[in-house]
Amino acid sequence: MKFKIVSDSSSNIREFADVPFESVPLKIITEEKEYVDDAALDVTAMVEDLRTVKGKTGTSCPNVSEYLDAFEGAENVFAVTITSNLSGSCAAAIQAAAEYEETHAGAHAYVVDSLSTGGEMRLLVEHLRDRILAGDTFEQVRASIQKYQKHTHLLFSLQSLANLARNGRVSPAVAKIAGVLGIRIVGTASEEGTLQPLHKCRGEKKMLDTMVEEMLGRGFKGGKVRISHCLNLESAQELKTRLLAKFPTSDISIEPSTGLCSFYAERGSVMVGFEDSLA
Ligand code: X90
Repeated sequence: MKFKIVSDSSSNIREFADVPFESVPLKIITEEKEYVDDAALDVTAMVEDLRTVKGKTGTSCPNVSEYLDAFEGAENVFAVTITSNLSGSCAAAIQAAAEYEETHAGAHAYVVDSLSTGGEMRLLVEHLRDRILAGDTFEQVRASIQKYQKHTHLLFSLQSLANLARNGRVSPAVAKIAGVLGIRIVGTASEEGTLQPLHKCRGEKKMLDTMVEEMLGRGFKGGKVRISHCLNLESAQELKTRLLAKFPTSDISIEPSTGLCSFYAERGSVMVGFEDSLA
């Protein structure tokens, strides 16, 4: 029963304890350079470079053989990917899972389409770990993650949607709303796994008020919260403080976003994965 959890690098997880884990990197590509979203990437330096870079910039997702390499050696694989609606990562993982089962007698591989990214993926990975450590079988872990996933959510605040629009991940009309200085778009990952804008906020304080309100409206009652940010530790901490004031026992962590989320969510962004009260 050798389990392994794999996720693509949009989960922001570099290292993970207690259960074998591997992150499969996406890549950020400019005309001059390719940034591999792995532990060697200096995210802050990349974000700085991107400020002044000229020409087209984009990303690429892992391919089937990169997923197969990550699965190698495990009997039971769970792979958590960024939403299949915005990236080919999930499709590559699904194909790798099928090939892995075909070529490894008795092995199981299951792909969890997060329909989201960032901190919500971290919650899914942590839940998989907890079930594996509790001694569940492959089928039990799979049933459990499918149920849990219905009770996790993602909210985010973006100061710019330029990279998302340039790469066709949101419509230019949506991106335009965020083009105004001082405006943040607060949005969520829709049920279909697309970017759904909810509010236009002026300033960080208004954004934080809105974020907390939206969390409460989605059933947050003090569960787990996984916050990531791109060069905006201050707002991430302020959000944590506000949530703890309402729900002192919430389990809240903060981490910098790694390459992929930093590229698309951009400087100043805050992304929040959280559980509702039914999780
Ligand atoms: O090249 C690729 O295959 C990767 C493409 C990823 C595109 C979207 C990344 C979004 C990152 C932005 C804010 C949260 C949006 C959540 C929508 C489900 C983060």
